[in-house]
Amino acid sequence: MSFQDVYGTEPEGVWAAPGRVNLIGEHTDYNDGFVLPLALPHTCHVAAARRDDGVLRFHSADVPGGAYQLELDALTPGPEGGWAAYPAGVAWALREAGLPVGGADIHVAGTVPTGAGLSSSAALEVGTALALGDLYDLGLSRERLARLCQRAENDFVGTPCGIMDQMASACCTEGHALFLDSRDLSRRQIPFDLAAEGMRLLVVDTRVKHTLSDGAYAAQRRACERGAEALGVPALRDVPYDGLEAALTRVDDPEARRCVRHVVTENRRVEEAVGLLERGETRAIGPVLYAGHASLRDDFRVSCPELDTVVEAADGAGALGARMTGGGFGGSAIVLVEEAAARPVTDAVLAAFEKEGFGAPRVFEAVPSEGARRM
Ligand code: GAF
Repeated sequence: MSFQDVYGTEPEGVWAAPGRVNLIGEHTDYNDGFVLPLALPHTCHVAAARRDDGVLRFHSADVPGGAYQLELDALTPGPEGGWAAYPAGVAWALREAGLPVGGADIHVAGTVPTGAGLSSSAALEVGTALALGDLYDLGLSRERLARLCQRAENDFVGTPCGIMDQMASACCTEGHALFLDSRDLSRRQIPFDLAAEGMRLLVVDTRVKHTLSDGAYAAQRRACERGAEALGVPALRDVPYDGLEAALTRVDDPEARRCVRHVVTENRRVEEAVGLLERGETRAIGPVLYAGHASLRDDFRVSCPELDTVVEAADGAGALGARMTGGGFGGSAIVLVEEAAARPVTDAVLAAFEKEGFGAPRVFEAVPSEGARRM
């Protein structure tokens, strides 16, 4: 169903915001650290038109019965909003920031797989914020827009995510990965044109549903905070790589200690990957990806048997690098391959899943695509 089918009029505009994969830099964003995501060609399309009665209507082409009608004045944070909590949370965050946003009819349709760790929620938030920002002429910078979307997710939906996914959806550009400092949101576009270099980046969606709101993500965040507190720093970003061994001796809590080690080494891996990409040594990021996965599996402990199987099978079949991507506990992995190895590596992953008795994963190519825009 289209906007016209649902609301009987044409929308004033259509906006698109992409999902993302993260090349490296996992669970570093809420520690004020570095990340290196790229936007997927998969997007959330938001068609919208203003209303002058303070009412928000939401309809989704993808969710059966996915229609909601809410009063702007009555928006209250809480977990029971279904999918509409994300766009409603954006309207709420804009108003909380004192911005003159009014009612709207909104229709969304998307191609970002949900629950796959590919930021379908951030795509929905960013698409909605861009639409409302344009319709009500709010003059939002991309940083402010991303921060407001994060606020919607943190304080309205109730998921304690960092800023990576919203910034990736809002700020990525075609043919690049986004090197982002999560502390001050300074960033650099890093050329990442694998096709030109004879390589491919595969995404393997394990189809193990991942959700950020089930408490495990929040528990990891708290362990990081305990680590920072034990070390007397504002965030784990402030622990220098060179001082890591000494720092670890000062963290008694074993869980926090493992988290400190992951975050500090992961920030280092992002800087290493950026350096390699900027020097044109793209193939050399492969081992950095494998090391990142080992750290997430053994230190941070957010992997799962399906994600480990992807990485082991890909490694065994000669992939350049592979790692889980996103929050973990399911979701997707990425695999960097020579073009000619894309098929055999994919077959090896499929065979390994069958052997383990896992459901078949979905495999597709990640082409670095443009960030959110008006269509
Ligand atoms: C999820 C969160 F939403 C991000 O903010 C980030 O923390 C990521 O998990 C892990 O790197 O996608």
